[in-house]
Amino acid sequence: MDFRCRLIVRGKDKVQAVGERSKRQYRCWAAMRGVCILLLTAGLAQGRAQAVSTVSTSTAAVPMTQSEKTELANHVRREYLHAWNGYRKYAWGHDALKPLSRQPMDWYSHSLLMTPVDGLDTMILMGLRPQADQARKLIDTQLNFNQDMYVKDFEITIRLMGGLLSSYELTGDKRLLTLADDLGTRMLPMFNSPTGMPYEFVNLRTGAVRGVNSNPAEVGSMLIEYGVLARLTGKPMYYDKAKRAVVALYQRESAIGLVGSGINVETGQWTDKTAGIEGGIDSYYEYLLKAAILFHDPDCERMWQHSLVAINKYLADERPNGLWYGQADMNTGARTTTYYGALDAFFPAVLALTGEVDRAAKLQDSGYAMWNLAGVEPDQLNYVTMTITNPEYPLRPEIIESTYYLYTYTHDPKYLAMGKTYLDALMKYCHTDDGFAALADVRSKKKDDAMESYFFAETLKYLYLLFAPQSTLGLNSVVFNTEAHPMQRNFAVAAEVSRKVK
Ligand code: DMJ
Repeated sequence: MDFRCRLIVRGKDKVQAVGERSKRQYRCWAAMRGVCILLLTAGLAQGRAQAVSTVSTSTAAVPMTQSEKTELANHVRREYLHAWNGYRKYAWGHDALKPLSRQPMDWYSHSLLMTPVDGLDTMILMGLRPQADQARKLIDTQLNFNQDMYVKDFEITIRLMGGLLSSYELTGDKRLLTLADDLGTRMLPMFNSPTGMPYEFVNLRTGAVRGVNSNPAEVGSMLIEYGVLARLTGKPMYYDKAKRAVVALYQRESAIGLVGSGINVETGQWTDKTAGIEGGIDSYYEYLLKAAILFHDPDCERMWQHSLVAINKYLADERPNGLWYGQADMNTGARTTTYYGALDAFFPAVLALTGEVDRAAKLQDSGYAMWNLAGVEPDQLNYVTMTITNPEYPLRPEIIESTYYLYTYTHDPKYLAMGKTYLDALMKYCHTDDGFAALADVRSKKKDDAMESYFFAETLKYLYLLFAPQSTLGLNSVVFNTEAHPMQRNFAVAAEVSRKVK
């Protein structure tokens, strides 16, 4: 099946495949780095106390022994079990656990098993077999999408569709794919707008839609899930519709190559012309790159490379205190605000994946400084004044995700040290008797009664993968969706797994 788009997109530059380019750039960079390390190692005193590099808050990183890494991976695994047991005890069958009141929480009138579906592939990767089997049984017996309720397309796609597909690829359990196909069929009416960009909500039983005011992330973050669903079911229309939506959005970029943060899906008019990489735009960019890699889609590659030039030109902000990415007017490129936050912290991972490892490392240092300001990262910061403008920490994963990518690509032990900082902070400030709680305010460390399913899907997964043997999951063999669900790059591998495992 040909997954290339049948639509025409703008942009004339013929560029190399992303994977190739990244690999070559990285090989060259790694070789240079290897020489530097050799010289450094030869010139300095021996011993593991030797500082290899520092992060922006002057934390010296020393190499970690294999047993220290193993112990940290096991620690993360134990904490996953701790949070899962809390869910099992107080919220079994519901979407999530409220970790302070020990009450279940559902998003809609019927549970869609957010936590089990979102968290299943993490259990599989951690080798938590009995728990994974229990979750699969619960999903098989209780998950029913035939519900008369409007659901948010974006969240259902990245959490549920993503979770079902990756777990199917990891286990070969056909019931998961059947559920994903059923969900996909019910979601398809969301694309029936005059522009092809999805409405925000769809009724799972009737197919009715609502919500015309959307944003690039919600329009563009369907490509991976519906592309994989198309591959696995042999129904290319899933990919075609998701692709058409992305192209419709891309065609509305400004003359300087930026997109805004609000768009009407019926008229195609921008409702907010603020450009940035933050929430509401973030995974639109992420998916252009990742779809280019996963589906070898040259249109996505062109759209991504074209967008990246504008992002680095107008949104990147070199300051005396480091590299940041702020906001700008999508038409003029003029700086509007200087905010960076927990959601923006996904961008070093994307930069690293596209081959810009140095830039990724600089931005990650800034993110780490943001984390250390209060000992846990705030949701938003003004990076010029270094004042916190949104003090919440809803257990977000992005900074850990970027740390994992950078460690995988560089093997620099400073990223392991960063990971340990995050784990220590989670234990100190967020750990509760029955799980982990979000923080209402990172300054006072006041807790909030929420433990989102992405904590299972992403936060603990990336933290675990950071310390686990790299053979646990090769970054070169999968592409993560924006909810950290790994999709096999090699379709044949997924097919093979599905033949073997029952
Ligand atoms: C997740 O649901 C996804 O990572 C999404 O892309 C953005 N926000 C949350 C986690 O912060």
